[in-house]
Amino acid sequence: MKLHAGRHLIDLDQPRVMGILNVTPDSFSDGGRFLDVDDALRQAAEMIEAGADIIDVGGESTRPGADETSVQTELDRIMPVIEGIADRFDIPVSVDTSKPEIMRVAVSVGASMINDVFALRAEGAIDAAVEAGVPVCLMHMQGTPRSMQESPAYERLPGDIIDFLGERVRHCLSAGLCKEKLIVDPGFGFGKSDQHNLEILSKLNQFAELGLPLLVGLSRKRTLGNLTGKPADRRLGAGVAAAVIAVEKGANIVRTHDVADTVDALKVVTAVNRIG
Ligand code: 7PM
Repeated sequence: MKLHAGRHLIDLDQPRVMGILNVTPDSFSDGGRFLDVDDALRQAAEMIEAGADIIDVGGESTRPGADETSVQTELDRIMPVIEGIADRFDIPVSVDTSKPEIMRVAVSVGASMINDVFALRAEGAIDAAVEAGVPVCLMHMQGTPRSMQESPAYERLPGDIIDFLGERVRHCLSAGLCKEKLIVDPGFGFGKSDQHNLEILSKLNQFAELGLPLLVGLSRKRTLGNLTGKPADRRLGAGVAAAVIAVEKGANIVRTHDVADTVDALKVVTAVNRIG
């Protein structure tokens, strides 16, 4: 399985690591530290050195309860960083956004993938993605960032989430996106209780029925904090364990803050799985 991402070809025959580069003043685990473009580029270089396969650049906080960020603020934050990484390094840059205007501009300055926690449900987002011609990650979220953690509820897990993603995939295909460009993601933490997240992870192999590459993000998330009793910056062991479990159950791309340790852990998984 291979993904054509702009000038890059991503081979998904082995698990890949997507490094998180937040360029927001208010994200919960590294808020405000990489506001400066040079700092963001240094952080990207460090993740690339550590073995990242993709850099995910986001400028809009998707934190539960977050306010919407204006388009101009989001553009000002992320465009210099996307352009800087695409110009300096040979690595695909993904843009973490739900806004069609931002998808267009980001791809025009060098982004070669779109990561949309809203699964292209914003007005005009599918058209923007079709025009951009890059792979898109469709993520499941129940509710909105503001309200999603209030009372998440499901009839069947992971069935409800697989059904949602299947419907989004069908909708995107009928609007002109091609199947080779779609990636799916259960959206850990987005309108899910700890028990929901654990049940989805435990049954992650069921997402294979969608027949698409699977991306997961559990890095530093609250469920890991509740399991360990530790703050976001001390959830490395928990996050690496979750990443290993996810890959063992079929995840193709792991989105993480902790690139070096995740890359090491997945090297062990891959080496063992090559034997039998
Ligand atoms: C505050 C709370 C800040 C939560 C950031 C977050 C995912 C994603 C995010 C994911 C995909 C985080 C989240 N999570 N995109 N964007 N999958 N595709 O922990 O799980 O990074 S934002």
